[in-house]
Amino acid sequence: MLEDNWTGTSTVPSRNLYPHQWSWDSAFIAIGLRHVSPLRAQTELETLLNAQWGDGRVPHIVFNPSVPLDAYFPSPDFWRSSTAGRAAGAPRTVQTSGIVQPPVHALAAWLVHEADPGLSRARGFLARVYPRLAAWHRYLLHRRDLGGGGLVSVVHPWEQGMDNSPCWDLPLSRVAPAPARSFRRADLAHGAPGDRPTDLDYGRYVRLAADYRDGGYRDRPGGGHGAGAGAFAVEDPAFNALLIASEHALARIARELGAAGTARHARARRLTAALVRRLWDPAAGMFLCRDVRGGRLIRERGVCGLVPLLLPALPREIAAALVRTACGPHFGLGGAVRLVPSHDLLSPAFDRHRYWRGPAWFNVNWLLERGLRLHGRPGPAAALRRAVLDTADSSGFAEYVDPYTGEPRGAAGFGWTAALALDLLH
Ligand code: 9YW
Repeated sequence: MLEDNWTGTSTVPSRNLYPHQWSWDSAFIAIGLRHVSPLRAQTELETLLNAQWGDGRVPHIVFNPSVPLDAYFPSPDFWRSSTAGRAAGAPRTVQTSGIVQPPVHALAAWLVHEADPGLSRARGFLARVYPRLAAWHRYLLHRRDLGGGGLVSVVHPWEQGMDNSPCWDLPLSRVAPAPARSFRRADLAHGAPGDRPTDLDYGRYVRLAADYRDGGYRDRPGGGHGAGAGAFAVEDPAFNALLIASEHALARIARELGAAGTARHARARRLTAALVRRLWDPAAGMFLCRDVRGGRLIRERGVCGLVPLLLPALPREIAAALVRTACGPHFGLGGAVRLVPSHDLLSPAFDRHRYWRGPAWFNVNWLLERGLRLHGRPGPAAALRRAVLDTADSSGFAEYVDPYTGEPRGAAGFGWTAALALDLLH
């Protein structure tokens, strides 16, 4: 699959549905590729980082100029990065989107380095990517603290990566959808409508992205209680946890390059404390999302709220509560389901087939497997590893699956599903 999806400089998530380079997909794909070709894994990350903007943001899509414009929506002529993003330092020679995705990259870079330190040192891999990764984290921490509480906000559901999660229903309800006739979806040519976001969702995605573009992709940080926020601003536990895990990885990279790294570890611990302070909900036994505009936590249990299990500096009692919640009735790990679903099984919003409203995703389950191992739960971790491998295989490396049956949904031959299965085999 990874051979089929390789373009020569990067790997597409899916030949039909997503024929360009996606940011967090590439990070997960590099984590798998490192076992078969460390050079290709390094190239994957470097291709993405070559499209970084002057302000430090790493775009969520890097467009392949040889793919026809109508193969994917929104296409480069929607984002207009090289003109609309000029003030923010968008590259001139490559077309990208103007929003971001979760910062898994420093974690991926460190894991890629570890797979073949000799090659990495010979190519100066870490020395080249370190300043870019540092600038990426700086952008997030300085330009995207829209709530003023030390955490990063996403300004579009596509940025968080779990596009139509019920967690966004409340903040999205304030967004006036763009009229359906003003754009043409390309995704429905490749996916069953019942497995995909709705037209109303897309109308809102288009409105938010167009407004951000028309404002020159400028961010308005600071100010607490929503003062700096546009129509949509959410502090999400998964995005922030991945930033913190990457900050720990950046500390290791700094040490490998001869610097101390202690300041970065300390920052990662401070961010972990901010995450607990702002997003931990003891009654739910998990992290929740914060609606920055409305100034309160969103009462939907999304799987994003379990992802902080990945963090080494998490207080013991919080890690224990997260494991209990994962294994309880809301997520069914080790019981009702084969893989952890993307949303609370007991929520009225749960839909076992519709994208991020219930189906199980392989990247999320890979992150949870890592978290279970890190926090001393080898039994459940081994069972989850087995289930991910079996389901990846039996589903034809599907994009996502029915969490109860493992039946494939969405695209087949999906990049990160193949890559992360490969990683679990090593
Ligand atoms: C989109 C590529 C991306 C993933 C996202 C997923 C979906 C839709 O596909 O986004 O058009 O960007 O939700 O997490 O990175 O696989």
